[in-house]
Amino acid sequence: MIFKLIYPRWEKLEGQTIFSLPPHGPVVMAAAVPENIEIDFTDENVEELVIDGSPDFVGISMMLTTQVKRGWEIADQYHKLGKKVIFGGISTMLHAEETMIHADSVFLGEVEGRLDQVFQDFMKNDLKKIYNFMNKPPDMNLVGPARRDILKKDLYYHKGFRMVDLFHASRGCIYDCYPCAVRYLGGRGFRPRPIERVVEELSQMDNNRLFIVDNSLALDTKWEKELFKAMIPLKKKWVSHTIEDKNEVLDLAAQAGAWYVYQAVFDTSDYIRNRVKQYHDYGIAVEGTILLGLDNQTDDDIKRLVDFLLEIDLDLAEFTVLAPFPHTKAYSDLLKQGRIFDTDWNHYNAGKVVYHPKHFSAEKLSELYQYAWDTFYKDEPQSMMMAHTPPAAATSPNSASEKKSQKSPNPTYQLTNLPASYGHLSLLHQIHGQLFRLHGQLGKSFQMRVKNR
Ligand code: B12
Ligand code: SF4
Repeated sequence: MIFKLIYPRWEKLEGQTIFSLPPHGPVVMAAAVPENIEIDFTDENVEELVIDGSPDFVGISMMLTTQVKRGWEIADQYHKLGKKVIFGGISTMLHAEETMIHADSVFLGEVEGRLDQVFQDFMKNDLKKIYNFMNKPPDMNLVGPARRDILKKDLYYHKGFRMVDLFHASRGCIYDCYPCAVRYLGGRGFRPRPIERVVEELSQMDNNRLFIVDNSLALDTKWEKELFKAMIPLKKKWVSHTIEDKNEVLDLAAQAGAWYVYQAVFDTSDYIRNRVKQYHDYGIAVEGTILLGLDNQTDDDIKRLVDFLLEIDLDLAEFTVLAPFPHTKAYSDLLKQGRIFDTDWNHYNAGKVVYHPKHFSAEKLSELYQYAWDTFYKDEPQSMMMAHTPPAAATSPNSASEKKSQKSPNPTYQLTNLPASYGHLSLLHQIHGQLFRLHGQLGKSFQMRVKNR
């Protein structure tokens, strides 16, 4: 039986360099598919999707709100061919009701230990309209190792460099930040994977550069320390969200290969100044993610914040405008106040303004967003900051990428294989007094730091 698993394309942000990271939800989901099922995976962000009658059953994995309209369109086309379609993933959960209109079945929640039943139901022609496992997290022992073998690896290179692979060591989060849906998705709890399972999966991976996509590495000190200690011998280099601000944790993280972090910068306090310095002291670079358009920000506050970023020696900055995603407090508040004027889900990419900000117009927020990017990168454009040789420390056992990189036309300005330029990404993190989480790009100063370590 052929199960066609699809990751729908989404529009990249204006001005964004086009390259794609390997998806994670689909490969983790695939690990829970019964062994006798053949999986044929297409990531529409990197290859063309051919819709024909060959699959027996179709699965659509949707992570972003900007994927849902395309996901529905694909399902509608398969229905015309008489195929049954099941949806899953983060944005299936966030857009469940609308998705059901286009689905034979929607799977809500995490799949581990649950897919045998789904495939049996399909075989018996008894697929349920909803499989609802929200608020019923599976046993974390059942997670992974992810089926990265379903990916066409050659498609995840940019200018000769292999992109990072995605990996997760935990799920959930203990916080409930204003613009974030993680509480709705994963419950308000921290769910680590057993360390030995994490190490087992990491050891099997042929890429030594990773994006650890855990919501936060600042939720459980004991676990973080155990994790980092166990990772040291694996000699990986990795990018992650916030790491806890304890010196002993940062020291171990650096030894375990912490390359750079996405750190929310939300004000001009000494706390933020010291937090950035503390990362730098351990040789960890910092990309600030800066969310613009919150109700407590005036025009002057935003300009002052941008000046501050330049003062504190931030390696990179990623500006976004608030996007009120469904099932967040931001969404319910703005909806209640009648401030959302654009409901086209394709515009919910954190680069477009879809609501009326409190202190200025939507147009003004777009201008301030542009001002922030232009001012921060006025001396060195973003594209140049991304384009530097990767640190020597990160180039070891990655034979495939090394071979390809040798063919790169300009070795001094190669793009790194970090998740650079995947968007103007940022979300709130409320750890230790509202830290923000980051997504991002690699900067020159950061690479210098790693080299000098
Ligand atoms: C990795 C990631 C990215 C990567 C994705 C890389 C790629 N190639 O896909 C990148 C960096 C590109 C990215 C970008 C953005 N991201 Co992002 N990202 C994540 C992150 C950190 C991890 C996702 C993940 O892998 N989770 C782990 C996997 C295992 O979980 P899962 O996908 O839920 O899969 C499970 C189930 O859902 C199920 N499942 C999955 N697929 C399927 C399919 C079927 C058929 C079935 C049955 C089941 C099933 O099985 C899995 C195992 O149980 C999440 C936060 C998080 N920690 O989840 C945010 C998150 C998805 N991102 C978010 C956002 C906001 C963005 C951005 C819009 C901007 C931003 N500010 O960050 C941008 C996009 C901008 C643009 N247009 O370019 C939001 C989603 C908001 C939304 N509604 O769109 C999230 C939830 C973060 C948050 N805290 O709010 N992101
Ligand atoms: S923004 Fe980060 S810290 Fe806040 S609830 Fe979401 S995942 Fe947790």
